[in-house]
Amino acid sequence: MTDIRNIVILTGAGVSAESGIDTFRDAGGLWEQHKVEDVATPEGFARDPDLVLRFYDMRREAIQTKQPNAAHDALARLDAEWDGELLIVTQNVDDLHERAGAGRVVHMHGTHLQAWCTACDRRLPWTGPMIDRPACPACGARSLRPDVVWFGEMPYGMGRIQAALRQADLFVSIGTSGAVYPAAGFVQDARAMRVRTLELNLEASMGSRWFHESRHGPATRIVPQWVD
Ligand code: BV8
Repeated sequence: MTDIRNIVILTGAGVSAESGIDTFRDAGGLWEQHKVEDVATPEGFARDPDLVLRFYDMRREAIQTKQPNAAHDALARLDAEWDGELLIVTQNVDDLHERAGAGRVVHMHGTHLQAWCTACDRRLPWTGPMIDRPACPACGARSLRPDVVWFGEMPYGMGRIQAALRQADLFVSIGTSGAVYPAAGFVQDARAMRVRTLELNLEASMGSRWFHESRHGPATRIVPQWVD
């Protein structure tokens, strides 16, 4: 990667699949067990808060039993060793990039390790269940929701992400189906700015045609191969 200085890496559920965390759209994926509009929208939360809180309690508990895999480890090594700009933009709400040691990470769809109190609008570290409506540690109100970005809500960090894309020499997409925007549009933004684009995924995604190069296989094999 001689002429590459600044890298933006987008990751999706596929980078955590081999850690045992369900992806969304593969067979048996999360959404097949629940209708998206029932569990990942503000309307769904207003309609049936218990369903949504149980859905996220189940995932938060499951994520805390999982470990980073060789793909997370390779990306953390790259982050530690790369002296140019590097940003890992993850759609995932798990913390496996950080637990592998990555530091330059943006969770554009939020994180399972924080609660959002809709009474005092604070984000607070959180690891327990929410189904019993625990009190906000800051204001005492029983108004906590998962600090994740639902459909129809503005993703986090968009200014930082767009700035990084503008400076990038290379955009790498890892383990994402290209089904969800604006993340799925980043490769087109990169192409429009003449950034080199690479896809590392188990198989062709909905956005494969936009990539200069696609490599297919399990992330724990093809991501270390690319990094090393
Ligand atoms: C917004 C919540 C605007 C947290 C999630 C055009 C432009 C902008 C928006 C839209 C648009 N068109 C439609 C929209 C609206 C919508 C959208 O994109 N809808 C889709 C369904 C068409 N987007 C939004 O609503 C977004 N917000 O646009 O706001 C706005 C503007 C102003 C003011 C207010 C608002 C918000 C989207 C975020 C939704 N929240 N999650 C959570 O519960 O986790 S999305 C959810 O899908 C997850 O975050 C997940 O990460 C994400 C994407 O899925 P993937 O990560 O790709 O996972 P998937 O299962 O799909 O694919 C896995 C891939 O891995 C597969 O390709 C598979 O082959 C591969 N794989 C599997 N195993 C392996 C592997 N690869 C390698 N190795 C393996 N072992």
